[in-house]
Parts: sequence; C-alpha cells; structure tokens
Amino acid sequence: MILRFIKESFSNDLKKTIGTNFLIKDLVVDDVNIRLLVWDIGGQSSFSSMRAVYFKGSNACLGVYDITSPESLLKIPGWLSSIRKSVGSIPMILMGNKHDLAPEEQRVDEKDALDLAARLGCTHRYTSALAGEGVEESFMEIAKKCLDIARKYEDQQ
Ligand SMILES: Nc1nc2c(ncn2[C@@H]2O[C@H](COP(=O)(O)OP(=O)(O)OP(=O)(O)O)[C@@H](O)[C@H]2O)c(=O)[nH]1
Ligand SMILES: [Mg+2]
Repeated sequence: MILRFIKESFSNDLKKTIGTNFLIKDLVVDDVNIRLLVWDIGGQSSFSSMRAVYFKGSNACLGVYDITSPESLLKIPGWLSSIRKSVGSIPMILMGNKHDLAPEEQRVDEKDALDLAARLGCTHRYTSALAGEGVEESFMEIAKKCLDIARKYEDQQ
C-alpha cells in the first residue's frame, strides 16, 4: 500500500513488515504543501509492544483490512482503540484492500465494513495496492483531514 502511494508501484515479494517502516511523501492539498510522515506498522502481534511509541504524535491513521479476510476487518477496532489510547481521537479511513480480486474471492460483506466504518466514525474506501485503485485518494483525504485539524488548531492560538 505504502509502496503504491510513495513510488506508484507494487511488488508481490515484499517482506512482512518487521517492526515499523517510515516513509515521507510531499503533497499539495488546497494549494498548501504538506509533508506526510508515514509509519507503516507491522501487523504481527509480536511487534505490539513497540507500536505505542509510533502511535504517539500521530495526526491520522489508515486502517487497512483485506477484503478476502473477515478476521482482518475484525482486528480494526482493536487497532483503533490502542491508537486512541496513545493519542486520543484522530481521523481514520477504513480501507478495504485487494479490490482487484474477483468477486468470488471477496469474503468480507460490504455491509459489515460500512457498519464498522459508521460505528468508528470514519469513511470507507475500497482500494487496490496492486492496481493503484483508491490509494492516492485515501492519502489525499487523510492529508486534507490533517490540514483541517492544523487549521482549527491555528485558529485557536
Ligand atoms: N491482489 C492483491 N494482493 C495484494 C494487494 N496488496 C497487498 N497484496 C498482497 O497481500 C500480501 C500481504 O501484503 P503486505 O503489504 O505484506 O501486507 P501487510 O498488511 O503490510 O502485512 P504485515 O507487514 O505483515 O503487517 C502480499 O502477498 C501482497 O502481495 C492488493 O491490492 N491486491
Ligand atoms: Mg507490511
């Protein structure tokens, strides 16, 4: 997902994220230059103790589940609550990834995903890191939300 966004490419033989990766991407939103500092947090539970450190100071998050895996959707609320424990309430986009796959391989009910998004107060978007679908849009949306929050914060000062 991150590779698609940063380098506009996809690789099938990427290694599982060991711990955390960090990447930077510069964007222009509403004529404002934004530098996104992106932490890619490995999903494996053995890295869970390290995660809180990376959550600290975050302004937004992308919750990516795999539409072939209902378990991956079920894990999202736990992720979000551990993020909120570290940083309070920050905006999230729920992303149903692997949307390039044939409908018969898609095992997550759209209704379940949309219900969860509504319950968590976030938007939902189908994505494909492989095909490039929805990735740029999701990062732009999250960058816009960060910009809105930064503006509100500035107005209060
Ligand atoms: N068909 C398809 N496969 C994908 C897509 N995105 C990722 N994959 C495949 O799904 C597998 C897991 O992708 P990763 O990017 O390693 O997933 P991850 O969530 O970063 O996993 P961890 O680093 O272990 O937390 C890999 O085999 C990818 O090639 C997609 O959009 N479409
Ligand atoms: Mg990874």
